[in-house]
Amino acid sequence: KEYIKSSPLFKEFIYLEEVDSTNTYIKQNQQYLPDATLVYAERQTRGRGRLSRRWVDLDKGIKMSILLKLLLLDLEKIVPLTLFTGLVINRVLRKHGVESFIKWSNDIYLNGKKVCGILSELTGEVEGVGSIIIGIGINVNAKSVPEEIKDIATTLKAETLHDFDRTMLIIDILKEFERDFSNFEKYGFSYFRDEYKSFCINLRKEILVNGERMLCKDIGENGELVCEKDGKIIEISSGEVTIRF
Ligand code: BT5
Repeated sequence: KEYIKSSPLFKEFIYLEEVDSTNTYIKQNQQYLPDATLVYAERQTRGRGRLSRRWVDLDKGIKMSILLKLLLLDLEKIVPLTLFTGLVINRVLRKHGVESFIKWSNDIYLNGKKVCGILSELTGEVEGVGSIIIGIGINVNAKSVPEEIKDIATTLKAETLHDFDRTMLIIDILKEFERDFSNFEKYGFSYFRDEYKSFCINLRKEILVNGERMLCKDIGENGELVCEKDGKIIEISSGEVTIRF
């Protein structure tokens, strides 16, 4: 809360002990919330992933959402903004000594398992202003993950065997986000493309995109996944991607 008061970007901080989902909370209350509000919850009872999937709630984690009100509803921005957010989180985790990687488009991986997911959503226009909600879930200090996700997910603590200061992680994420957000607005994803590529685990791998097997060749100027299938180049801007190692 103290940090938000001095932040050049973030305007308001809302702390909730329990909520269905921080993204849903913002959706339902956005007309009362200022631009650049951060909503944090200690527990989510109906945390959401993409395509109505569930985000399993882990104790001592980070579950938060950022509301950004934009003057124009700009569908094109949502994927690059998710990529930018992933990049920021990856930077911060690395600063805290964790060797994390990014899986296009919205996951952070650690030792081959998912440790963070990002859910960006566009919400409808309210008085001519469209909004983007960026939901961030990071598994931090839980010792382990529940059975249902144990093969695919992990926590920072499970991998490093020590606790992390969640407040410091959040402040560092906000700082890093606001430090580079103006570059994102000015130059778009291309400004961050080299850094993104250097941490992206999909590159040069055979991947499954919506069930189709392809080779991931590149990340494009606007963050799209550039793949090759049967000698043809295919650009993917969203969708389900599975990596085959
Ligand atoms: C995501 O979706 O990874 C986006 C997750 C975003 C969660 C945050 S928490 C704050 C905010 N409020 C919300 O309600 N959501 C956001 P997706 O790429 O669709 O991945 C979902 C899949 O990840 C699930 O189907 C599981 O396989 C897996 N999963 C579920 N819970 C997990 C967890 N805690 N850690 C790692 N993987 C998990």
